[in-house]
Amino acid sequence: MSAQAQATTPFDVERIRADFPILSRKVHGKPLVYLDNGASSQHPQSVIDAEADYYARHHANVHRGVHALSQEATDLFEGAREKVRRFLNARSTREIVFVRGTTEAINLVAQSWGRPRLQPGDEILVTWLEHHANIVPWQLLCQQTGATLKVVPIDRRGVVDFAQFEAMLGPRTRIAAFAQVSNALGTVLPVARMAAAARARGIVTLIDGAQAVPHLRVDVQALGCDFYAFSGHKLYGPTGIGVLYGREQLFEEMPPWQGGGDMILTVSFQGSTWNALPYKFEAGTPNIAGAVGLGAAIDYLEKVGIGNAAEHEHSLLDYATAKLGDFEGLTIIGTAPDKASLVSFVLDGVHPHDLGTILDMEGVAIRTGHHCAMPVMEFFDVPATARASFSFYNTHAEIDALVAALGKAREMFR
Ligand code: C6P
Repeated sequence: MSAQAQATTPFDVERIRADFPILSRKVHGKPLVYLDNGASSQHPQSVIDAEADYYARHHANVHRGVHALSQEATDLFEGAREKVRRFLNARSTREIVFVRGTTEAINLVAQSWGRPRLQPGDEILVTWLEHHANIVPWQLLCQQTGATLKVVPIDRRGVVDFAQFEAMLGPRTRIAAFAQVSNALGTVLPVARMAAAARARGIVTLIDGAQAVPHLRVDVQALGCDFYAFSGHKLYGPTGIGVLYGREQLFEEMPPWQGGGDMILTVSFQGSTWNALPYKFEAGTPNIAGAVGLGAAIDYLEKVGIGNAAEHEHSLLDYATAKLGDFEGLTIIGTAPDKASLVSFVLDGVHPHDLGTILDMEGVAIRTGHHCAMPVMEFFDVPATARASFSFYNTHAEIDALVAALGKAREMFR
């Protein structure tokens, strides 16, 4: 680790890294430098153990059996829900619905909240920097209802102008849906102010928290949003599990979006009645092991301390921004004053995909492409970017390794 890095890091990152078995492996004979945490983060042993222990000792279906295993599985599953409730500071576990991930959460809101309510001429407001998961479900809803999608612009730094956002909250706006942190640029949006402005006009809000929960403390009551969505796999938890928080009153008013077992109270051929919250939105056997793993991931993050994690990640972001900013021929895409934990960039004369391949040969894993945010790429007039995204287990020395690998790539393309 460089002297500069040591001076800025009181955090015991080596002790943390020892908890993540994958971080000690090699790739193409080189130590793995994992800088693709925005796509999916790695798992501490405690999360792997929690899932394995669940399958080894407690597995059965939940909410269905009187036998011991079913009750144990139910307790573990509902225990995980309570951990999520505390993590988000929701008022009640009735406000915590388990889904497959952020994508499914947003589709649930579009179809269950939006489809029965929206009329031709109604408006849905999103920002220019949204992930496709916070664009396409609304486009489908527009096709189904005749509503219109409105887009708040960004500036050349990748900042959403709050005044413009406020000005676009019109009499026909029914919902405003926006990310807390942009996955393509790293911009942090002023989501509490945005939610307050919408609420003052009676407009419902959804926050896409996929890139925020690993890096920022989230309190849904303080944010004042109606819906909040995130995925387990970016939070050191398993894939295939995520969370939709929704204000209880809104959830009560919404119809189920999928039908099947567990979401019903009674079924007859004359008609069916719905289960209480949150089960009304959880049709079929859920991802029990995923929920257990997510609960363990939250436990782990709370042990590290999200404030400590965020501080270390900020130090990595500042260090990477300075190093990459000095790198000849490299342009950082996304220069908002308030950013979280990732740097997107392009390098003169090297396509991002080639860059990704060369870096991989050096053991450095980054993401290249449009990051499921094609409108952002269009705005900056680039086909793709390279993106290094950091976690609290990354080190300043790994950023040095990234820069060294970029140097090799530049040499190859000279
Ligand atoms: N972004 C990335 O590399 P899912 O796939 O449902 O877990 O998450 C979708 C999603 C929604 N919103 C934001 C802001 C996101 O970043 C993502 C996932 C990954 O940036 C994969 S494309």
